[in-house]
Amino acid sequence: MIPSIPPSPPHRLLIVSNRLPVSIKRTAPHTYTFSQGSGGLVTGLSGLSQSTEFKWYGWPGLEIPKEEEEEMEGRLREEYGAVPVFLEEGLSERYYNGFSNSILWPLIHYHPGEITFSEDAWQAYQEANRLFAKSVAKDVQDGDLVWIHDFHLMLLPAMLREELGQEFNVKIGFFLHTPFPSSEIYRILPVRKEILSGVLQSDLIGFHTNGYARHFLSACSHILNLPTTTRYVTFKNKRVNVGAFPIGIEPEKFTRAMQDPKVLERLAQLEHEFEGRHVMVGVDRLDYVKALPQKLRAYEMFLTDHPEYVGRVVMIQIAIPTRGEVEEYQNLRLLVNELIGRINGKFGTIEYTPIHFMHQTVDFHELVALYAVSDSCVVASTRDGMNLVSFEYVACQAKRHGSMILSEFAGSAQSLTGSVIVNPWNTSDMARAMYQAVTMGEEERAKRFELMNAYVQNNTSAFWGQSFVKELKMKRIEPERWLKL
Ligand code: GDG
Repeated sequence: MIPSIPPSPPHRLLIVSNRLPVSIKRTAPHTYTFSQGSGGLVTGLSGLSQSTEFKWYGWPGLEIPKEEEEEMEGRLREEYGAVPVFLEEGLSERYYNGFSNSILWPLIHYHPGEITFSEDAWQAYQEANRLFAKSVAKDVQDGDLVWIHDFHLMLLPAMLREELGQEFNVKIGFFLHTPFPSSEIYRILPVRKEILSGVLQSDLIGFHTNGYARHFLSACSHILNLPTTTRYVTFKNKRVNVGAFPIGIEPEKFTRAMQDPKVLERLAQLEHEFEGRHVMVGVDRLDYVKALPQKLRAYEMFLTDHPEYVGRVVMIQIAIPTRGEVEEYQNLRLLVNELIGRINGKFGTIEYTPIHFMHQTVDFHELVALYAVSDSCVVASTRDGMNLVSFEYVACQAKRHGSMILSEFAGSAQSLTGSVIVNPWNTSDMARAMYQAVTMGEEERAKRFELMNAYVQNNTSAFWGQSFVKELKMKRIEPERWLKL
């Protein structure tokens, strides 16, 4: 008789990211309000949470007085399966704004001119990563999977192994939500070797596109002289798998919302408000990589070149406040306000406002109604790891078949083949694309929508999360076999 193989115990999954998926406000001593967080990572992992149970480690986003930490941790663990990593304010400021947002973020997005390297910020980045490592190491058990997210935590794979000991049986996955730049840009970073060596203590490293994975492998080869193939890099005699795992959204969440009476009522109001006008929507964090100035200049050129559309096209731009403490973001805000003032002043009338601008977050129902009422959507990012807004817009367009004007520098441009692809640095190219969207006939809109919708419906966030976790679990298999699976 062939002995049966005992089923392997289910793996526990620990997710680690800079922020917890919960927004926390302290209203008085010992009094906190919690609400669901938003943003790309939260959206991406919400699909996986339907099928896989996990614990989520992250910084609560504010300093918690020492005497309140235990109480807060208890509530978060119980109500959200979330575990806070406490960072005192000075440290979080230097690690988050100082190093992550002011050095890594611009470099990764090809803005090296905006970097001033600071030894102090680098120290803080190491210290914060160490606190994350200690916090996760306290809970890790034999056989666990740990999935670390994003550029804030690139030293964590190595530090976690140091805390646990190299022989500890844990699989570590790392996913970068941003692009990985060409090694010619990456090598500007004074601590390029330390960061690469930190992340290379993972078993599996994932990116949104093959291009980013290729850039990473080439940085490993050029900067650390490591042997690489197209699928893995050998680091300290261990193979580290590297691959593309394009993130998606949860399309049913939007389809369901489109049936919600609250959304339908709001949609009817907006349809009435903008009747007879082409609505062009944009939803971006107010970040220089999202290229709002480029988008606004193109819109200005479109209205200038096609005066027959003045009064017949409106742009609705939601700009989510972000990183307001960083100087570049403050300058960007001023520039955007100036451009909007100029365009509205030039083309507006008492009855017509060319740009409706909101520098605030909007609730989910409002967001869905806005996507649904719009005849086109513009994503102008000069660099964007993926861009989930482009997928969400498509998910709300089953009726209208709106056009997607999409920057070739967003990861999603490789998948949304039905979109109108633009180079955001080329103002007239983008202005022409706006004209094309405004004048596009229903037959072409429907054809393009079909292509985009097929992609969005099939490549969901649940699929993304499950594929990554599945490959992480398989890691011990010889790479030759792994490639065929
Ligand atoms: C990073 C990468 C990558 C935004 N404002 C509101 C709101 N949101 C939601 C959107 C969307 C998400 O936030 C934004 O995701 P994006 O992908 O567009 O951009 P980033 O925040 O820069 O995300 C990016 C992503 O990570 C995932 O890997 O695609 O390239 O930069 O889901 O809907 N949601 C609500 N109100 C808002 O005001 N409800």
